[in-house]
Amino acid sequence: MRAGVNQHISGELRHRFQNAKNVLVLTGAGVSAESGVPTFRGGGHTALWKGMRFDVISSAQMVQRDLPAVWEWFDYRRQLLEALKPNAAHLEIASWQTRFQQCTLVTQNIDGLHQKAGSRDVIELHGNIWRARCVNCNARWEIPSKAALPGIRAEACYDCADALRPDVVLFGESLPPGAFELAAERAEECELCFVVGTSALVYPAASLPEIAKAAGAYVCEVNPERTPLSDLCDEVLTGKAGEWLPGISFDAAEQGRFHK
Ligand code: BJW
Ligand code: ZN
Repeated sequence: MRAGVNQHISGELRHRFQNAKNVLVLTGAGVSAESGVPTFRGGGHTALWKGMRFDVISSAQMVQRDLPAVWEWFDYRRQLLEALKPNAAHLEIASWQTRFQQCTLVTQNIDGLHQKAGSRDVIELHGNIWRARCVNCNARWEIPSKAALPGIRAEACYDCADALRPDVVLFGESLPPGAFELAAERAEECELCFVVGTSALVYPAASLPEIAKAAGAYVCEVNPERTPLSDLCDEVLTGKAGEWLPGISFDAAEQGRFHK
């Protein structure tokens, strides 16, 4: 039994992890919690900023009504993120891309920590806080991490001179073209699906494990709390991603001496 975790992975998961060729990982805010990124929901609380619920400030209506306020909220969060580092869960997931023939990482996170950990071809369902997007022509522009952050607000689109907004998907907005479709295709093909650190309340992201399960995959959730997907999962690893995930490779490498 490993430190911090009072449960072993099942023999079934160990076997599947050892033999899988095609794996899909869906992550949410919880995978970044141990890096110091606040989650949106959880512990009975919902994030507030200047007294506004995050689903009010992070909404399509707010972009229409008060774009500078939306920039201020995202500037604030980029400043918090700048100093943060990937944790053991991000690093472990990144290592799976060399371990498995195919390992698709789909994230709802906008923080860029998976990429910082070395993950490639990350399918970002909800955009990225380090990019801006033109409200008119949709051109995307990187926001340099050390840039004078408020400056980006003053900048107009280099292509058409219209206003820029954060390149993130807010409530009621469509996901980036093709992102969900690609993720859904990969979910249908995978044999093993990990659902890590998401409350599974936001759709269509939360439908990916459902798609994987319906197509025959073994679905494993990693979360300290139960979610609406827990009952659908074949295995629920109750606890923190940074404690469970590195241990999965370790457990899978064991000879089964301590397992049934
Ligand atoms: C740990 C841990 C540790 C803690 N280790 N774990 C079908 C049914 C009903 C509604 C809809 C539907 N389809 C679409 C909708 C509408 C809507 C929706 O889902 N609403 C529901 C809330 C009811 N969806 C949308 O609007 C989406 N767009 C869309 O579908 O377009 C088509 C369309 C257009 C127009 C009309 C209708 C359809 C867009 C969703 C965009 C979500 N955007 C946000 C904000 C991004 C910008 C920002 O950051 O401000 O994305 S909302 C927020 O939630 C953010 C997250 O990516 C997302 C998911 O949250 P996540 O990651 O699950 O975080 P938490 O905080 O909820 O959970 C953290 C978890 O971690 C907890 O479980 C903890 O226990 C756990 N944890 N520590 C492991 N150490
Ligand atoms: Zn433009």
